Amino acid sequence: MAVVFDASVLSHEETIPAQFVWPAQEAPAIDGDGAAAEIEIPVVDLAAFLSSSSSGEELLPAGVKEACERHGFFQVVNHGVDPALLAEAYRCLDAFYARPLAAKQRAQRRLGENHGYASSFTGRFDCKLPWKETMSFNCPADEPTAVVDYFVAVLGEEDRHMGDVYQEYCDVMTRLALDVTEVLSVTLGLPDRAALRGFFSGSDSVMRLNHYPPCRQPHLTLGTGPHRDPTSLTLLHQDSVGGLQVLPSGGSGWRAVRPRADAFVVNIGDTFAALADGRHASCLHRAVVNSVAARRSLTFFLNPQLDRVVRPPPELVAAAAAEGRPRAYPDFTWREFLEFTQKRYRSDASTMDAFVEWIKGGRRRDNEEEGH
Ligand SMILES: O=C(O)CCC(=O)C(=O)O
Repeated sequence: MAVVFDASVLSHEETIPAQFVWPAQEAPAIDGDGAAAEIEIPVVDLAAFLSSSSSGEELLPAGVKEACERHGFFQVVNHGVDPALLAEAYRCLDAFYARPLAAKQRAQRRLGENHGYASSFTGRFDCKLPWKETMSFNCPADEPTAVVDYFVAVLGEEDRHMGDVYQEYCDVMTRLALDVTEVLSVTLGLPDRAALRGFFSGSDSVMRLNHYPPCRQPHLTLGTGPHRDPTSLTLLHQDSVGGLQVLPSGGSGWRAVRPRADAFVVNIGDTFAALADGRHASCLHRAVVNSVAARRSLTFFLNPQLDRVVRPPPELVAAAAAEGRPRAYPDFTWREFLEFTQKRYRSDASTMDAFVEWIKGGRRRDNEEEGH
């Protein structure tokens, strides 16, 4: 029988439902031996970088290029996001999740859609469920009132303020994400710092509010299972509770990302890794929960327009040819990859590999979910 993830009930249960119990080899060590040690992450001072009249490369911290190439993540500070806006975004998140389940379900996410409220993934999967509830919404750059219109349409006029706050937040994140592409143009060695902005013009991004209720058996479950974001770039802000973990290449195991109120974590996603012709890695990450405190995070996923063809810039294609190396990924559109993750495959560490196989297999048009 399908389980119902009602945070107000489940966070008090001594024994969590079996659907939320992850296999022992994937379950996290929460305390003591084996618990994830913190990782040092390069921090980019974005204001200083952007103010440079040259490429700005000299202002990037040592290690940021290597971090992009090996693990796919770094942090940005001095990003220009008003702390009052962030505080209001968290306040609205709290107000939304404090509501009874039925009130949140007014925005219920439907199968095959990427927006709306989801209490775990109870309608879509029946094992390895994440211990979280999410509210996601689209924020297309070319539709300046899309977010507020969505909130008013699904939750009612009384939530216009919430819509206004997230509209502003998404506008600011779109600006920030485009600024971050300048950092990545430099780490990729592109001659023009603004080279990648055009690819994302008319971006079709998504914002997600994550809420991880406390869990009495946090060592058995995960708030978000190990995955790489299929999207291009993720700008993630986590509250002070902590729980984000990354798996750097090199076999040192899961490492915790210490929350930093003044920073956004930048995760490179699968689509950006393809755009970078595999020269930057897609970040493998997960989130753990704890028995005491609810945790919140704000995630903004930068996407290109749906029908934009994902193909590396000419300089990278030429460089690969000069090295005698084939392209790392075939051409695809973001619409195809998005639909693949919505209808055919449960995002995990291997989404892109499975997608490439699907392309090579002739882009089968059946609507059946594969057995993941
Ligand atoms: O909450 C976090 O720290 C991670 C969230 C995440 O990975 C996601 O929303 O895809």
